[in-house]
Amino acid sequence: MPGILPGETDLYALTDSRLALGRSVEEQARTLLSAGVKILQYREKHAKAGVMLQECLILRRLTREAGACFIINDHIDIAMLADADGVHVGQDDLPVPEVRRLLGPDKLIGLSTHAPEQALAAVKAGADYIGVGPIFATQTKEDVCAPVGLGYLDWVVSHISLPFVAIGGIKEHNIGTVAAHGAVCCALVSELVGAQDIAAKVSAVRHAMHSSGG
Ligand code: 3NM
Repeated sequence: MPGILPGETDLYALTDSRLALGRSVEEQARTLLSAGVKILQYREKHAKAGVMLQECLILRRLTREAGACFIINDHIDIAMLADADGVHVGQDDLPVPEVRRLLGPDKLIGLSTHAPEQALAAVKAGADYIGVGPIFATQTKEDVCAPVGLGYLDWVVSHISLPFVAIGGIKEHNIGTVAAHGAVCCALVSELVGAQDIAAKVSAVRHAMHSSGG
């Protein structure tokens, strides 16, 4: 399965200022990127639009300098204004074909999915990649469904050819299992930006992902 973009790492990192121990979005991004993360999503559920735009313009510059992919959660308008590489939307957001009409053919559209029928619909709708989760319990996303476990991941691995990102409760101690079930790209929020030492955690998580057989 190809990664969603060519990169040196299989980690997909998300910002979350509520979990980042007081570090700004810019600081989170700088540290993640200098640790080699090649896919970064801006996900700030509680920021005001003007602040989001300013932060995304900074992250756009930093990701470009680092040769990293920059995805914005939910906010298509801000993704357009900041010239992000794509957006990530959920099941209750605008339908993928409408997002495509706004963004055009060259931007990435990611869609969160939690069940086989949603994955099949995402393929049909023209998503570029899907989120697969929550694999494990997570406190990070409000209103998320119960964990789908590794069963849904196994189903995606054997039925869906679209790139996918495993997400939800993924940590250093369990990422080896997720990788052993076929995930080549894993998205983490609290484990990375919530770490005391983000760079050391990126390195440890990457090592665990690539060395464990589950
Ligand atoms: N999406 P953490 S779970 C943003 O299942 C998000 O679609 C999910 O955070 C999904 O790595 C999730 O801290 C939160 O558990 C993941």
